Amino acid sequence: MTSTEPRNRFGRLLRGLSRTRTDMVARIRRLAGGGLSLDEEKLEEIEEILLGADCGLPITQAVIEAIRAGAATGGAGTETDVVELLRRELLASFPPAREVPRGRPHVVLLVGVNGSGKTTTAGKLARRYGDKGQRVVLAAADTYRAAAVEQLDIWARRAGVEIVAQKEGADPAAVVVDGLRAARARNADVLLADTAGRLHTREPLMRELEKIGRVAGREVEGAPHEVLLVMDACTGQNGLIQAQKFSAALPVTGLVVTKLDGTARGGIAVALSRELGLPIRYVGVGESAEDLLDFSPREFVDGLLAAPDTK
Ligand SMILES: Nc1nc2c(ncn2[C@@H]2O[C@H](COP(=O)(O)OP(=O)(O)OP(=O)(O)O)[C@@H](O)[C@H]2O)c(=O)[nH]1
Ligand SMILES: [Mg+2]
Repeated sequence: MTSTEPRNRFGRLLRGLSRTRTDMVARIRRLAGGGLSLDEEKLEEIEEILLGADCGLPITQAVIEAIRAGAATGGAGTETDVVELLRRELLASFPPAREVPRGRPHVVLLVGVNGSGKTTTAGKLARRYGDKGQRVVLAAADTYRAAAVEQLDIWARRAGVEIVAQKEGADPAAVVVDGLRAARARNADVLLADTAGRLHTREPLMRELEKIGRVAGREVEGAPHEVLLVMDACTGQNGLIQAQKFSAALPVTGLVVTKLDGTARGGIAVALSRELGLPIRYVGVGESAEDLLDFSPREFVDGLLAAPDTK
């Protein structure tokens, strides 16, 4: 790792959050910059801005209450005060970090609704683990569409990692078993399994996920070690019910929030993590391999609240 990497990473995060920063934070800054005191109209506006950015009701209310409480004691009158309160409330919204259980091979399952970014995230992860010198096998367990295998194959070739696939229509659990056996045979460090997009309301498809989880556990102890629920940042509050259904089928260990670069409603990341009590493992801020970032609550909040001219 070069010494410029963390800065590049933060730069990518800043760029990825720029729409939310402009729409949510810069507007709040402007309001607070005019001196907030206990002006109900401004508080209402802040409330609307936070809800508009998909921060959700609990976080929005907590921020408004904190501003009120601060104002009552003579604080929270300036832009800096308000940004600091926002920082505190956002940071307090994230569940405590969890230790990620490791396995060998380390088995990571990517699940989520259609088009959320599973295949792209699997490809980005293959590249990232590969760059760290780890041996990776990709399992193409989306067997519903031939194009899904082709898409993952492009990532596999780019990352220089092996891919295990079967014919269209094959049992996805069988693909995962094949992948795990290949990973073991090659003494691989990581097995990444891409799965088909599925609506959380489709019971048979949720059963299929359960089965994938079960067979993985039979092949490798403790597998799947990570079940990542991949969610598009544009999902909005509907994401909560999605996550509950997926969690009922499989022990979801963390979230991947993708496409933050395409939305001004990036507050959803904080809201989802808070409501679900699930840590965010990665965020997606673009389509290239480098645009998948390890998630750190502090870095995320710093990126969100950075002064408008920060590059
Ligand atoms: N801008 C942006 N685009 C992304 C990001 N992640 C994924 N995408 C794009 O979103 C689209 C869908 O991504 P996929 O990875 O195919 O989604 P999927 O969940 O595998 O889709 P299904 O397999 O159909 O369920 C693609 O065009 C990706 O390039 C991201 O973080 N930012
Ligand atoms: Mg896919």
